Amino acid sequence: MVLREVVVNSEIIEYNDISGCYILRPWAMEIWELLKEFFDAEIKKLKLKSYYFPLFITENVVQKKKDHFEGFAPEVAWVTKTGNSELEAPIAIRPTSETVMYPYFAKWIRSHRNLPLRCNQWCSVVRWECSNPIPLIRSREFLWQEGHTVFATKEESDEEVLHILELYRRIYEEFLAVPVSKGRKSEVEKFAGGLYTTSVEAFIPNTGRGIQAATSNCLGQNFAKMFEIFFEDENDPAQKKKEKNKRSLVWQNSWAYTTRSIGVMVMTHGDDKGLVLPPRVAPIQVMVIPDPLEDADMTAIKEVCETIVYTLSQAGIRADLDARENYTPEWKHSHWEMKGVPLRIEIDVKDLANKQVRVVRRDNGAKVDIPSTDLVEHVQVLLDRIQDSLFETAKQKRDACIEVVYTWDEFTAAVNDKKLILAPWCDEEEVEKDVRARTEGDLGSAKTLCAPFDQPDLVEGTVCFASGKPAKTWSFWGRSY
Ligand code: 86X
Repeated sequence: MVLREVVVNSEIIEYNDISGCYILRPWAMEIWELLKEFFDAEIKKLKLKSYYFPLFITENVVQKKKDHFEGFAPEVAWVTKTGNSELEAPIAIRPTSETVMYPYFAKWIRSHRNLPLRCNQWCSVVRWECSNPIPLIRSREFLWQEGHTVFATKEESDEEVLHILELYRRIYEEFLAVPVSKGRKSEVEKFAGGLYTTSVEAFIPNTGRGIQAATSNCLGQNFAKMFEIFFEDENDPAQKKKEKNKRSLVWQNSWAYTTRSIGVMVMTHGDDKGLVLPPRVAPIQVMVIPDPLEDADMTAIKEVCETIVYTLSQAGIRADLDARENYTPEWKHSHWEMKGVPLRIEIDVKDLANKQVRVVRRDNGAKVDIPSTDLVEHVQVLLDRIQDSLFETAKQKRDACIEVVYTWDEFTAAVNDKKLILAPWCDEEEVEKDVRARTEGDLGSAKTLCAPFDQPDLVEGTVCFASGKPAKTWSFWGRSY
């Protein structure tokens, strides 16, 4: 089933009359909240504090920080009117919050005692993309967290970039069961305002496209210069004497992941019957469905069902009962399959007599009869197995798409085959631009995804697949979202 159908049929989203804007229904929000719970707890360990900065940016700031907005300008949405009157100056809606936050960082930071400053906000941002929108993957408004941190030294900043990137890997691999590669973005693909960009990259075998899953930037001192963010440095002897204009520039990072993560998960695991949810992010992990045969004692069946839900819930398993009488069990089975619930428990009179329940896995359809006495242990084991198996299956499928190429001909063949390409590269900006131009077509051009941290050996004398110059790194290439 294609993404557009799965997300609506499984009640993750509903379409809205504004193209590229989607209603996130509880099935999406509960997944988002589970991810948020993990991530928030982890960044609080790193002493991140919560903030909320305004949604609006004055035109004045946009003008002053033209360099930052350059290239992105067509995506910025503006408010020009209130009620019936035109605003004196239009107000921009944040596409990201650097320009909203950093003037205040400049105000709040005076000395090394104000550092590090670590700020995170959960909010939505608006980017008025004109290319064809895709629910959750490319939408005009999306939810994200944006972390913005400020340090006295580059070492602290470098360390945090990687720590956050590892949290993003865990969100994808341990929660969403989506394999990702950590790596560094090329000069063309990095956040232009920053020093270097790291990312986790996923790949969708069905469409043959790479997708940036989350990004963690080291901004260096570029924004500090633009926004005049200085501090008095205790380690700088000149500053001890409080000499004017001898203050140091701060080091900054910024990092984000978005509701796109849910879209990547949906595309990775979905099948003909709809959504398949990894247990760790499933709002409901076990759905109990009574199967009333004729003349069955429904009160007894329902009581057993309620006990099961209670027992599982007590053990920390997210379980629920579908006791609706106006739907058949068959309808309920396919409904909860469509919504991707990892386990279904069916109960009928025979089970009641045998003191057992039938458990059905969403991912592979396997059915097992389990004695009701040790249900919790069995369910726990099954949920863990489903989680692992979804990840392993996704990883095998992803790995099967990886193609190592050494020459331009191998490269273009692999692009046409929708592969995730791993190629030795000279790492030059002009060469990447040239590759883009030479591969331009209806499906878009081939780009770098990242240079993976996990590098195969680069044998001495290996040349770049595109330029023939000495290769400096292995890099992932492919069409992307
Ligand atoms: C780049 C950079 C950065 C904070 C992150 O990667 C992590 C979280 N932000 C985001 N970016 C823009 O700077 C940008 C700016 C404007 Cl004005 C825009 F319209 C769209 C943008 N898209 C991305």
